Amino acid sequence: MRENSTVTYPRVRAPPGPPAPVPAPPRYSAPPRHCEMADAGSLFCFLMASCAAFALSSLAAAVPRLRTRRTAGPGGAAGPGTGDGMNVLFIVVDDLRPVLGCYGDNLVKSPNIDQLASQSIVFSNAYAQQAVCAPSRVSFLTGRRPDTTRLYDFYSYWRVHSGNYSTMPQYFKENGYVTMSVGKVFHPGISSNYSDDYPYSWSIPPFHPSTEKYENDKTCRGKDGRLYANLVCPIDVTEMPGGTLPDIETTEEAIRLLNVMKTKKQKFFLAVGYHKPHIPLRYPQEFLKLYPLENITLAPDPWVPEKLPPVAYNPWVDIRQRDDVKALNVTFPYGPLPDDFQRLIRQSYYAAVSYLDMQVGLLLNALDYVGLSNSTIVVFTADHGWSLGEHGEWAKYSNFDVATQVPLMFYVPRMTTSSASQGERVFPYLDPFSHIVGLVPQGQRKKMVELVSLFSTLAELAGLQVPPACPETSFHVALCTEGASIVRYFKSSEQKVQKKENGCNDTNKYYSEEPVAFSQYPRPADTPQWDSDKPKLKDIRIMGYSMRTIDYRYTVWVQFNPENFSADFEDVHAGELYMMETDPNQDNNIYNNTLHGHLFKKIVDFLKH
Ligand SMILES: *[C@@H]1O[C@H](CO)[C@@H](O)[C@H](O)[C@H]1NC(C)=O
Ligand SMILES: *[C@@H]1O[C@H](CO)[C@@H](O)[C@H](O)[C@H]1NC(C)=O
Ligand SMILES: *[C@@H]1O[C@H](CO)[C@@H](O)[C@H](O)[C@H]1NC(C)=O
Ligand SMILES: *[C@@H]1O[C@H](CO)[C@@H](O)[C@H](O)[C@H]1NC(C)=O
Ligand SMILES: *[C@@H]1O[C@H](CO)[C@@H](O)[C@H](O)[C@H]1NC(C)=O
Ligand SMILES: *[C@@H]1O[C@H](CO)[C@@H](O)[C@H](O)[C@H]1NC(C)=O
Ligand SMILES: *[C@@H]1O[C@H](CO)[C@@H](O)[C@H](O)[C@H]1NC(C)=O
Ligand SMILES: *[C@@H]1O[C@H](CO)[C@@H](O)[C@H](O)[C@H]1NC(C)=O
Ligand SMILES: [Ca+2]
Repeated sequence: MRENSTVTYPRVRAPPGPPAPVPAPPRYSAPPRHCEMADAGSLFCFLMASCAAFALSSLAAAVPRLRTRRTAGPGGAAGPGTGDGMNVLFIVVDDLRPVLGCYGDNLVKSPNIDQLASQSIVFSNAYAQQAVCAPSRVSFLTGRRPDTTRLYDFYSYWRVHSGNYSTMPQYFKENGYVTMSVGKVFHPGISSNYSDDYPYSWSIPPFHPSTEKYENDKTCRGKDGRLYANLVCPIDVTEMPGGTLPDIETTEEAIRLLNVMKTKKQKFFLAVGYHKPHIPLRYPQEFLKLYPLENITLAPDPWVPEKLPPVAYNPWVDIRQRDDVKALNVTFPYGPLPDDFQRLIRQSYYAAVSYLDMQVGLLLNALDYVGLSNSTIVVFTADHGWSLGEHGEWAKYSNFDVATQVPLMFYVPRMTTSSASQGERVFPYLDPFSHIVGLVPQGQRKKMVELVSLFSTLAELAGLQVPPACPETSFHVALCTEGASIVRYFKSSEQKVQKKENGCNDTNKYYSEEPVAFSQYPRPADTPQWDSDKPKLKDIRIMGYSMRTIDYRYTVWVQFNPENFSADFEDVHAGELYMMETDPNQDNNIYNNTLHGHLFKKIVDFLKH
C-alpha cells in the first residue's frame, strides 16, 4: 500500500462558518447516457444533464397523477413547491450492521450518519427478515415476508414466481411521485428481472455506477506488489479502473438528481443504495488511518459456541474464496481465521464504514444545499448485518443478531426535529478525520421493529394511505403489506404496553402485544456444507424461523419442502434460545434445558396466522 497518495475526492471541513458549498464531485467517469436508451423519450431525458431543460417542462405531464386518499400526518405539511406531501430520500446500505457512533460504538468514526441520527428517530432494535441481500431487499421493498415472496435465494422474480404484487417505490410512483433508483437498491439479476423492477417501480431507468463491474476484479495490491482479488482491500482511488469507486459515482449521480429535482413541482422518492461495507472491503486507503491496528480488538466471543447446533452455523464461504483468505488454508467449516487476520478484517470493515459515512455526508450536505432538507423525509437503513468474528462466524447468512440487526432511522422535517427552519443548515458535511463528539440521536426507540414495516411506515409518513394488512394468503393481492407501520412508536417513548385482553382480536394484535421481530434462514442440511450460506431453492431442506423479543432470541430449525414451500413444525431438527439479559452475545444456547412450549406456540401461531 502506498502511503502518501493523493485523494481525488473532496474533504470539506465542518462548520462553523458559512454554509459549505456542495463539494465538487470527484472525477466522474460514467459514460454519458443517451436519450435513445429510453423508449418513452422526454421523461427519461432529464437523467442527462444536457437535456435536463427539455425534460423540466415535460416531466410534470409524464408522471401519472393517480392519487389515493391521504391520511392526516406529518407529511401533510406543505413542502416547497411539492403540493401536500414530502419527498423521500431512502438510503439503503449493503451489509451494514449498526457499528455507528449513534448506536453506541466507541471505535467507529461516523459523524455524518450520527448527525443524521441527531435529527432523527433511531430504532435500536430493527431487524431484517432474512440475512442475505436479495431476499431481504425484495421483502422490504414489497412489504412482504420471504415466505410470501418465496425468494430465499437469488433466482426468482416474485412477479412471476409468487404473485404480481406491487412495491413500495411503485406505490409512491402511482401516487404522483417521481421514483428514482441509484446504485444497489433492488438486488441486481433475475430477482428484479434484470431491471431493478423497472418500469414498475421506477419512473426512470435505475442508475448503476459504471465501475461496479470491477468490484471483484484483482484491484488490491498485495505485499508482493501484485494485484489480487482480496477481502481486505485498501486502495488508491486514482489507480482504480475508471479512477473512481462505485459509491463515489452513486453519490455524484444522486446529487445530480437532487439538483434536477430542486426546482420541480413534482415530489420525488429517491432511493440510494451504497455498496460498502459489503465485501470486498475495498475503500480509499487513507481511511485506515482512523483505525490503528493496535486499537482493533477481536470479537468478544470469537469461538464457535459449544451448544450451537451445526445447522445454525454459516461457514462464510464467500470470505474463504477471496485470494488473501484462500492463502491462509483455513479448514472448513469451523477452522478459525488467525487472530491477526481477524483484526485486519475488523479494521477494514470499520474503515469501509467511515468511507460510507463520507458518502452519506456528501449526499445529505447536497440535500441541504439545494434547499430540500425541510421537505424531504430521510430514511437510513441496511439490508442486513454482518458477523465480525462473533461465534467464529463471518459475513451474514444466519439468524443471529449480528447478521439480522440493522440500523434504522427516520428524519422527518418538523416531526423528528424542531430546528429545520428556513435557511438553516441541517446536514453540513462533517469530516470523519476530525474529532467530532456529542451528536446524540433526537430520539431512540427500543421497540422490536422489522424492515418489512418500511413500506407502510413510509406511506404513513408521506401522508399516503397506508396499504392494508395482507390477508392470510396474499399472492394474488396487488397491494397489501405484512408489516404494520411503526409511526406509532415515533411519538410515545418507552411506555409499557398493556397486556393483551382478547387473544383472538387480530385487528388489535399489532397494538396490544409486545412487538416481535421475525427472521428466517434456509439450509440445505443439518451440518455445514459448501452451499449452507446460500442454498438454492431446490436444495433447501431446513428453515430456521427465528423470533426476537426484548428478552430473548428463539429459533427453531424445521423440515422444509421446497416443492410446496411447506415448513413442518412437527419435524424440528434443532433449536436455539438465548436470553438477552444474561447472554447479550448469544453464545449460551439454553434450548435443551428450558421448557419452551409457549415460545414454540407463539412462533407457530405467528407463522400460520
Ligand atoms: C403486473 O402488475 C402490473 C401493475 O403493478 C401490471 O402493469 C402488469 O401488467 C401485471 N403483469 C401481469 C403479467 O399481470
Ligand atoms: C421481465 O423483463 C423482460 C425483458 O425485458 C420482459 O419481457 C418481461 O415482461 C418482464 N417480466 C415482467 C413480469 O414484467
Ligand atoms: C486508540 O486507543 C487509544 C488508547 O485507548 C486512544 O487514546 C486513541 O484515541 C485510539 N485511537 C483512535 C484513532 O481511536
Ligand atoms: C439437544 O437435544 C437433542 C435431542 O436430544 C440433541 O440431539 C442435541 O444434540 C442437543 N443439543 C445440545 C446443544 O445439547
Ligand atoms: C497453504 O497451503 C499451500 C499449499 O498447500 C502452501 O504453499 C502454503 O504455504 C500454505 N499457507 C499457509 C499460510 O499455511
Ligand atoms: C425550506 O427552506 C427553503 C430555503 O432553504 C425555503 O425557501 C422554503 O420556503 C422552506 N420550506 C419550508 C416548507 O419551510
Ligand atoms: C378488535 O379490536 C378493535 C380495535 O380495538 C375493535 O375495533 C374490534 O371491535 C375488536 N374486535 C373484536 C372481535 O373484539
Ligand atoms: C408438501 O409436500 C410434502 C411431500 O409431498 C407433503 O408431505 C406435505 O403434506 C405437503 N404440504 C402441504 C402443506 O401441502
Ligand atoms: Ca447485503
